[in-house]
Amino acid sequence: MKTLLHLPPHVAWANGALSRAPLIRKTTHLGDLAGVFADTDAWQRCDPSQPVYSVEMFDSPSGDGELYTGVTHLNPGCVGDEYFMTRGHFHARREQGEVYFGLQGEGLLLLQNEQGKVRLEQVHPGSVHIIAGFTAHRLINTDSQILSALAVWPSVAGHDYASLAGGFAKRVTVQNLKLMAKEVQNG
Ligand code: PAN
Ligand code: ZN
Repeated sequence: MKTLLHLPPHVAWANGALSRAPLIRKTTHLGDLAGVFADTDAWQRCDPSQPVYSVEMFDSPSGDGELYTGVTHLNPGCVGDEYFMTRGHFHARREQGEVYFGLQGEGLLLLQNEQGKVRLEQVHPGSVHIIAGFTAHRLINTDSQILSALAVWPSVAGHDYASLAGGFAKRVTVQNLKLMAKEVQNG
């Protein structure tokens, strides 16, 4: 008789390591991120083979109603004075949302609606980010250690990078992060 009891996939909350199921992993290097950082000269001076982030996800089924689960590990670093970040995207199926959970490190989730209005949420271990449909999203590592965040999204969502090829409406640099921190302190 077939057993009813299954050992499910596993995530180590402390560092986002996935296990106990087949995985897919993709690493994005500085050389893949042409046009993403504002300071093109600084980007050209960088080593193109330097890894910026990797996404590890369970190799789960796709199709209507199916969910993907993956962890983004975003390295610390800067291009010029702009923090390392993911490329960022809208979902190809715009109405599809997603949830991010901060696991390790400190950073920001940049959210932008279709009208170009932006919002930043602080990402830290335990933070929960409910990304509604029609909202572009990008992770930014403002810390000196790896930023890891778990994400769950509908497999049918797809990724639309082209609509943001001109960049998000907000950039996070060492300088403007200091200003934002002061604004928070001064209420
Ligand atoms: C995430 C992202 C991941 C990498 O899994 O795909 O953080 O970012 P980019 O796809 O923008 O390079 C997600 O939001 N999936 O929908
Ligand atoms: Zn997404």
